[in-house]
Amino acid sequence: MPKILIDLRSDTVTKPSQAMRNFIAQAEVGDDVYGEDPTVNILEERAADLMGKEAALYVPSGTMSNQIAIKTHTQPGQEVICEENCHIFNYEAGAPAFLSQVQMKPIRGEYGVMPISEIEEAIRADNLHLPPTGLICIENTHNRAGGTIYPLEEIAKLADLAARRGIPVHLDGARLLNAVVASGIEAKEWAGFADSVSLCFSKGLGAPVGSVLAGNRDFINRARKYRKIFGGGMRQAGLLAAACLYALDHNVNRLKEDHENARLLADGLKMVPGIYIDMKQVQTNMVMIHVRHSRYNSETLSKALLREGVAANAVDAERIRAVTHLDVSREMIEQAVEIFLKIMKDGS
Ligand code: TLP
Repeated sequence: MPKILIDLRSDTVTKPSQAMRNFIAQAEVGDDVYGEDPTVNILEERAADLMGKEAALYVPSGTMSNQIAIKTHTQPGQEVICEENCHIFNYEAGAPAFLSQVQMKPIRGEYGVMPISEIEEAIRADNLHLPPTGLICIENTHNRAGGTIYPLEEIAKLADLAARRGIPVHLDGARLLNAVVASGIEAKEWAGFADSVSLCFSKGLGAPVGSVLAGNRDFINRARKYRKIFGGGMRQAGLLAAACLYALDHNVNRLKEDHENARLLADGLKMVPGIYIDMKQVQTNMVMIHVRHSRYNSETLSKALLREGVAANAVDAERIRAVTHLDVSREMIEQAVEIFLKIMKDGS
């Protein structure tokens, strides 16, 4: 395999810095299944506070965080409303059906945003034949839509509808802090419109492992039981939680640089023949690259890029996703644009 020099596959690929490793080495630990790991406890309190919730739970992954939320909110046989391109529906290996025995009701969104009228229509009436609607899930920022921000006023409208119909809302906030940094709106404000919210440390924040799920105390107590059932009860997890605390202290404000680099990449690529960029999508740390070239589709271009040391994955037949993160510099972005130009200049 060719050597990857510029890794734009995902912000999950970041490696812990030496400073983060040094901080991990100092962490106090205990058995977290007994609730005795002081570092995990600090992280959970801090995450709850950040999101304005009563409590939080440290879990190994974003997928586990979302799936515990679904399990805790729903009953078998219920239906979960979501946007058709969301992570929970597309990239969690069918877990809602597997783990919670619920079915998903996907709605077509625009830039990841579900029209309120469509949600209203999707909520099931109280009828013997119909699956009861048990939960509504939203994603902010929205991954497959290109890292787009779910506008606060849209979440407010959705939350109002959900409250009137007595349906809980879960926010997949794997990249919520990207939305916070890009918009200047605090995490608490977004999370205030949801009953539960998940947040990942192993994406743009640069920690090696972990996610938190936040909600009210009763919800988190029940979620803790499901974490054990799902195999996510960890022991001296303070070593991992320390990395997350370090990330909260050092790697949040710098997300701005990732957003600037994504914009730089998009501005450079929109000039490249055979490539189309929807600049409305470029809001945080992702660029969706539409390949409209006589010689390449997204798969073959992705392979050609890799031969030149640039890694970026095809997300469908036409699009490649490029994600900026703390192991990608401005210079690397400039280099990546040059490589795209070199590959694409013939045959567009
Ligand atoms: N997303 C990954 C892949 O799974 C696609 C990525 O490279 O972007 N919610 C959202 C919005 C996510 O983007 C992801 C990961 C998750 C949840 C799941 O997190 P993990 O990978 O920790 O289970």
